Amino acid sequence: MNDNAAALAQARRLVAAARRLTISTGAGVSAESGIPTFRDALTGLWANYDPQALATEEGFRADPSLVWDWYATRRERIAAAAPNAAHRAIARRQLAGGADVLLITQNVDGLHRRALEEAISASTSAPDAAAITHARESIVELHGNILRVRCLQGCGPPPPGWESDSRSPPRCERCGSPLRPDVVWFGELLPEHALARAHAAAGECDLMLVVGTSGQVYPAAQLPFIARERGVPVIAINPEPTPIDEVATVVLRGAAGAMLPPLLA
Ligand code: BV8
Repeated sequence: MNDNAAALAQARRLVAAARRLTISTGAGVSAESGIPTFRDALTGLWANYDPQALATEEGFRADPSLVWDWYATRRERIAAAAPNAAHRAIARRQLAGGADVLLITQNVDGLHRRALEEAISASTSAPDAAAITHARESIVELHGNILRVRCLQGCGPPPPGWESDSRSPPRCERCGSPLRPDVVWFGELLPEHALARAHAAAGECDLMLVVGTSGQVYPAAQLPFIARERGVPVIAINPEPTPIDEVATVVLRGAAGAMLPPLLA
C-alpha cells in the first residue's frame, strides 16, 4: 500500500471512531471552485497589492473605492462559482449523523453554506428537521462573510441590502459612513461568539480535520494545536507541507476535492 493509501486507511479509521468531529477549513477548500487562495499570485490589478494590506481598515480608509472594488470583484467570482466535491463531502457528513460535526471555516465565500443547502435539497433520506437545524447552526464563519456588508462606523445592524454593482462603497442610510464588507480584517478582533465556539470545538472534539489552510493566520491557526495538546488526533489535508503537519497524526498529501470524498464517505 503506498503512503497516501495507508494514510487514508488510517484516517478513515479515525473518522469512523469519532463522535465529536471538528473540521477546520481554509482557502484551499474553495480552490477547486475557482476561488483563488490568498497565497496564489493575485491576477491583474491585484498583482501589485498585498491582500494583507487591502484586507485592513487602514487600507479601506486610505482608498475605499480600491478596497471596495477588490471585494466586489471577489464577490462576482464567488457568485459565478459552485461548491466543489470537498464542500459537498463535508456537507453530506454534516447531515449524516453518527459523529456530531462542527465546521469552523476561515473562508468568507459562503460556499460551505451553499453546499449544505444543496445537500439538504438533494437528500433522499430526508434528514429530520432537528438534524438540518443543527447542521445549519454548526457552521462557524470565523472571519465573517463577504456577501454581507456593515456600516464602517458600526452605527447599527447591517442593512438588508445595498447597490451591489457600485464600484465604490455605498453609504450607510443611518449615518452616511461608507459601508464595508462584513469580514474580519487583519488587525481586527474576531467575532467573540465565533471565536468562543471555535475554541470550544477544539477543546471538546475527539478528532480534528484541518483542510486547505497554510496555518499562517491567527488565532485560527491555533485550533489544531489546541486539539493536539489534549491528545486528540489531527488529520491534515493539503497538497503542500504546512506547520500544521507538525501536530498532525495523519497527513493526506493532496487536494481537498480528491481526499475528502473517500475520507468522509
Ligand atoms: C487578530 C477575511 C487580535 C478578510 C481574513 C504576528 C504573529 C501572529 C499573529 C499576528 C502577528 N501580527 C499580527 C497578527 C495577527 C494576524 C495574523 O495572524 N497575521 C498573520 C498574517 C501573521 N491576525 C489577525 O489580525 C486576526 N485578528 O489577531 O486580532 C490582534 C490584532 C492585532 C495584532 C495582534 C492580534 C484577524 C485575522 C483575519 C484576517 N481576515 N479574511 C478577507 O478575506 O478579505 S484572513 C484570510 O487569509 C482568510 O480568511 C484566511 O484566514 C487567510 C488565508 O489563509 P488560508 O485560508 O490558509 O489560505 P492560504 O492562501 O494562506 O493557503 C491556502 C492553502 O490551501 C495552502 O496551504 C495551499 O497549499 C492549500 N491548497 C491549495 N489548493 C488546495 C489546497 N488545499 C486543499 N485542496 C486544494 N485543492
